[in-house]
Amino acid sequence: MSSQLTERAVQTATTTCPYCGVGCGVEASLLGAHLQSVKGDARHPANLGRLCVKGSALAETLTTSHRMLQPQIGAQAVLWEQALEAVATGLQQTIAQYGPDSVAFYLSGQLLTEDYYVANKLMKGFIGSANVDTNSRLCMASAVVGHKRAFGADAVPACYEDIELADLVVIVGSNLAWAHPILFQRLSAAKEAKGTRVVVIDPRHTDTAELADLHLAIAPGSDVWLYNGLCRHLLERGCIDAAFVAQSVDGFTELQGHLHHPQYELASVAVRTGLAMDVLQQFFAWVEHHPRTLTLFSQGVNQSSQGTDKVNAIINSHLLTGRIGKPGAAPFSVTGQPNAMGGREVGGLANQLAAHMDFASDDVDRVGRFWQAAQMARQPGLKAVELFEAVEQGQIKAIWIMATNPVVSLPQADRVKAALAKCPLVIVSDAVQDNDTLRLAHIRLPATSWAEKDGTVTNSERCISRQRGLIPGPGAARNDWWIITEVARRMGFAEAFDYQHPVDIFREHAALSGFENDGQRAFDISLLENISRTEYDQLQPVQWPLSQRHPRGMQRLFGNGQFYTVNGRARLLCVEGGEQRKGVPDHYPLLLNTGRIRDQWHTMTRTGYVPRLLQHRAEPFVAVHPQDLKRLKLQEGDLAEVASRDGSVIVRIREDGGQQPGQVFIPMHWNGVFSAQARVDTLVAARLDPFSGQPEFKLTQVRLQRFDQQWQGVLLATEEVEMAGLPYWTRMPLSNGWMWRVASREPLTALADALCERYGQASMALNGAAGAEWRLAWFRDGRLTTLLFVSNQQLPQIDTSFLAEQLNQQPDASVRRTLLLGRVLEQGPHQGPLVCSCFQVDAGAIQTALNAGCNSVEALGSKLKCGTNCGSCIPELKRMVRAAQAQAEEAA
Ligand SMILES: Nc1nc2c(c(=O)[nH]1)N[C@H]1C(S)=C(S)[C@@H](COP(=O)(O)OP(=O)(O)OC[C@H]3O[C@@H](n4cnc5c(=O)[nH]c(N)nc54)[C@H](O)[C@@H]3O)O[C@H]1N2
Ligand SMILES: Nc1nc2c(c(=O)[nH]1)N[C@H]1C(S)=C(S)[C@@H](COP(=O)(O)OP(=O)(O)OC[C@H]3O[C@@H](n4cnc5c(=O)[nH]c(N)nc54)[C@H](O)[C@@H]3O)O[C@H]1N2
Ligand code: SF4
Ligand SMILES: [Mo]
Repeated sequence: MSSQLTERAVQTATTTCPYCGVGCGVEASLLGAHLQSVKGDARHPANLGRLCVKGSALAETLTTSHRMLQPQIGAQAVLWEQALEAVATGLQQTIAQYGPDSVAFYLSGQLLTEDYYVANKLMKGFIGSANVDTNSRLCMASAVVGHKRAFGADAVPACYEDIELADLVVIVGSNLAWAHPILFQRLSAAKEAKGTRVVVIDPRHTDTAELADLHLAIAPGSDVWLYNGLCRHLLERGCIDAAFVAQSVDGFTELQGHLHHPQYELASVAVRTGLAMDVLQQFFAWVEHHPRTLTLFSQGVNQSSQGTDKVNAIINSHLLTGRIGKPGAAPFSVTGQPNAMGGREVGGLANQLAAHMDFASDDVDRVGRFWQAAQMARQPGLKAVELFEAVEQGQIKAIWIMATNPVVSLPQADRVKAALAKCPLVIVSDAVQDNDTLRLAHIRLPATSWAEKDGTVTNSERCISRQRGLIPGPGAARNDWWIITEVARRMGFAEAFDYQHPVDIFREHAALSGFENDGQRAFDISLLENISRTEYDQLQPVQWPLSQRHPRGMQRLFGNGQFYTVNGRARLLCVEGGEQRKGVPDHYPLLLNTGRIRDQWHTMTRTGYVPRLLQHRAEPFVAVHPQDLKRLKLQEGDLAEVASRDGSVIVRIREDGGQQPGQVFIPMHWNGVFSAQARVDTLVAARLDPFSGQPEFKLTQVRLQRFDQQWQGVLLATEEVEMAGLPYWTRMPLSNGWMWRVASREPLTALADALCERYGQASMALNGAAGAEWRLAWFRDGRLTTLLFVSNQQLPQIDTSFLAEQLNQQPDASVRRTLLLGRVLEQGPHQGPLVCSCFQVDAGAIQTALNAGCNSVEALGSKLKCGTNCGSCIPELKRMVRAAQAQAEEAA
């Protein structure tokens, strides 16, 4: 820890952001055991000092009020000794009675590499089953299989610098602006500096598409058609690196024959992809004429029943043209989670072993000898969705879930919930006290989390960075590696799990990567196998491979035309376009797409507790094209019920011209802790990619109808309020309490009665026209504790930020008078959602500035400061500037 001497002895230390796979370096300022603030680490190669909105808010996520502080068995808080004993005995008894395959682990790309390594070792080497899978199955599995099919190894050829070096960047199925904001900023800067061309391929017009010179609003699921069409074009135009193909690539003649079929002619591809022929020609020509083409892809590609084929269709275009492992030219799978890559390196998936080995008998033998394994698993285990089906069917009788929330994030989420509810032993290690999965656990284990734990993570460009434990964990929380190790010891494997510190695990992991490797396995970090504790603590970001052969790491792979297949040659794959999924007329006419929003992370267990991160999008919503709204006689702000064959949710409607008619989008984040009925994965079917087992999260047939509430409203309270029975509620944190939006088909009485029972008669009440509106306030000892505003019409027009400021205060008479009006008029109501979280600038203020003549993002920045810190809102600001200009032109 480098110390900076100031009078208050603030120290700074570097670590890595725990959110997305960009893996930004973070510099934390610490005052004793308190982490005060963060900023970007200027020396980290991923971000060079920048942080996005989520990274910038990291210090605000460290409140401990919602953290799990004690191990618990049932409802009982217990000591660690009892909890560990219960886990070890529970697993042992299950194995003794039903065999090793009756137990399972379900892990996460949010574990550190060291946590992941020991969990995988325990299951595959000592329990003797491969029933250990991870949420990476939902995330990167198709990319893994695609890489292995093409390159013979799961290795990402590119590095971030390629973003600056490319002349054409094609972004396929990725909302980079929101999901990998710092890479998006690097691309925006490169475009500004040297005019990089950008193509975005996404059914939605996203903030990422704002940067595009060409946006292809592709028919959902049709990417293989597009890329087969592109490859055919490249073949026809002779845009092939013949020498590279001859020397390093197999399958050329087969692919040529495959693509010769008339179905891959331009006109046919146009029909299949829903794209105009001239748009396709433009895209094809750009790729043809830009040797430095970089293709970034993410979940619009992976999360598909054709995910693996999509990945290979993209890679085909790079192999044909020899654009791989060269500066600015490569296919680049951007990874989701902070340690998606680390998990793949340790073999966290059920069909991998460890250190890039599979279940070939040589590999099993090699890993078995290295681990001195008591009982090696000999064949692949169950993949995530199958694994929970085995829980449902009673084959798996004990499951240990770590750092993931499957009751929210797996398809057919209610089925997963029911399966866990009847599983005899559910163990969950998590950082928070409450989430949908923890509610079903028999044993709950409190884990330390970001800034509290030590270890390593690997980002999208194969760069290994340290996450550092800078502050103590809350209560009795312990590190995941420690918890797993202690259980392993109690199961009789003390010798093999004799670790004292994460560095011991890291050394073993590094040694295994080089063990009998001889250059046959891409993942090799054996140069670090003897790293000292001090070197580990001071480890600087470094890209793998890192071995005798490559002592300085490698920025790019495969530039030399050498691959990891048996004959060393890459493979082109003949992949088929497949049938297009359409809506089911009358029943499920719409196609549902799901994904992320800018300011939330996954199931909200961290970002859901930070007030400013819920002001950009405050409620679970469904984004719908204006035409569909008109047809359905619905409008922005209405509540809607969205249903599929598997389930239904109730969410707020957002009008969104960026959607295609017939397609809707719901974010993946909201869950049972933050909303009544908004877990979107209750709608999603378990349709899987046949090779990777990755679910199709982006394409579900649904219908949408109005939710006919009798009333709706807003509740603000300093304390938690039980929402029992309300079909719609969603909550967001305030600095001094919570705010709920509520609605029901039943009379208001239940909620009002519950509040009166708890707080007594309301101190102030206002009953609007014809009893249609109620406004109630409760005070305790002069302090405002609770406010309820309800109406049988639209949500009441009130200034919720003004009201939130009054909570827990003793408002004077003048404020009291205006309280139930819901606003202080002279202050001006806040208008619309917060666009810039850093400087709290809302859409209303931006619109006012635009009307007053601000005509660029820079002008808005100098007037309002918006967009001048983390930059995450710049795409949205651009869109608003453009809309204002269009309006002005129309008026003129
Ligand atoms: N803010 C935020 N950032 C995150 C995360 C988060 O929770 N919040 N999570 C991280 C994780 S784990 C991951 S995996 C990444 C995911 O990062 P992304 O993959 O960029 O994010 P998504 O929103 O899931 O989906 C990407 C886009 O795919 C598009 N799409 C849907 N169907 C198709 C299709 O058939 N073809 C094409 N070409 N596109 C399609 C969607 O419209 C969507 O805009 O984000 C990471 N970053
Ligand atoms: N519909 C739909 N569903 C999706 C997706 C989609 O695009 N659409 N995307 C999928 C993808 S790509 C992903 S990656 C998944 C993500 O889905 P999940 O993995 O289920 O989501 P998280 O909320 O990140 O869950 C992480 C949990 O770990 C806890 N935690 C945090 N830090 C630690 C720690 O250090 N140790 C332990 N033990 N626990 C910790 C958190 O409190 C939280 O409960 O969702 C998938 N599901
Ligand atoms: S882009 Fe944002 S969320 Fe992703 S690692 Fe960097 S700071 Fe964290
Ligand atoms: Mo992910």
